[in-house]
Amino acid sequence: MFDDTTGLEETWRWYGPNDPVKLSFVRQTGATGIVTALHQIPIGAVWEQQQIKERKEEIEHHGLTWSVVESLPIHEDIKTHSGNFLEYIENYKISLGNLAAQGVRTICYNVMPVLDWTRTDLDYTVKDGSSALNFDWVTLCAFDLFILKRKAAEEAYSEEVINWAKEWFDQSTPSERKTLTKTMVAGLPGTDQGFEMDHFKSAVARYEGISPDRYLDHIKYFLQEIIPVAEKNNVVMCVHPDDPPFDILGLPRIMGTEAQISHYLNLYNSVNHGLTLCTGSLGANPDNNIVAITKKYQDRIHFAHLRNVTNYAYRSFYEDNHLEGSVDMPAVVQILIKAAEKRKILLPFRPDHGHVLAKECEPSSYPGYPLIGRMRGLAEIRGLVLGLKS
Ligand code: DNO
Repeated sequence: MFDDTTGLEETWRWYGPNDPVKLSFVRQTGATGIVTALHQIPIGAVWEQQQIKERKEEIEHHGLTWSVVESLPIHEDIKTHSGNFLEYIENYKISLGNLAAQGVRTICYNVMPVLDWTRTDLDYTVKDGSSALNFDWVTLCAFDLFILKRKAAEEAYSEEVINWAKEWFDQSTPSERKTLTKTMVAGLPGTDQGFEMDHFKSAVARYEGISPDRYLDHIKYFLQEIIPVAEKNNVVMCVHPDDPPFDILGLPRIMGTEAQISHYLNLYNSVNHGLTLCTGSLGANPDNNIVAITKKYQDRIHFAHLRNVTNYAYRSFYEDNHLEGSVDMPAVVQILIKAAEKRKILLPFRPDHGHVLAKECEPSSYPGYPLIGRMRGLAEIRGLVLGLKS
């Protein structure tokens, strides 16, 4: 439907051959582009051309296009500027060149230390009865103080929050604590690189003494190496914001507010150093004006995750239906359509996450990535785009 040469491209995240949502199903949603990664390759290792080619052919066999890599992850050694970071940077360059050689030129990544996105509840029933992902600040505090037992953790929370967290912990059953732990340390979606508790503790402890400024220096070093290679290969790198967009577990976080985005993009001034606009991640901080951010960075946004959130308490939110919640989706989509037309590009977006609807009809999927809920989001946004274009 949107396969003209400028405008928005409908894409769909697919986790590879193990994804219960098969490519043949994706084809039936009407999306034309696939967003995926070679999840089977350990973080830091080279993505070989042959592996990329095979995955690309599999996607094309279903009449779809591999539009975006999400993600080409940055190894923890690079983030902490220690261990084998130089070797991992070289590997990253090779993978980037190999992707470009196969015609895959939009690469999404994030700079969150240790974790990718974090939630405290993966099965939160919302008002219409469907199940959503939820992030609750009090529950996070309970995990941090009483399960992880992080050094000096209490400094990050108000007395009131600590009291509620203690109450939550005291009243929780062993099975609730176990589920919370599993939810928090599950690691990266789509990989089997989850964490054991001890490993998680030491992964977090590695960042002791790394201030946000020092962390930015580490990432700047990485960008100075990588972006010239992206420029040479005509690749756009698009950083994904921190999710949630504020500090958690004492880790240095650098990509959650408008000021941080601005600083981050200024670390290397190039159109190849761009942004994944994630309306849901950024929307979890009510101080972020998503429409203003979209407008300001419209020339550096190379990929968009469209999703909505409702904040219900300080730093707590659940993922809402795509057109409900705090993000003014029509205004954001309008800016993206105009930006794509002005830049004469096909700008990929995907309906990010979705609720589990009609639970009994759906096989279990990666958290946030069921077929039906995302299909609802895609269909709603598709209608929005058509309406705004006419
Ligand atoms: C969550 C996603 C993230 C995102 C990465 C990008 O569903 O938005 O996992 O893919 O942070 O690097």
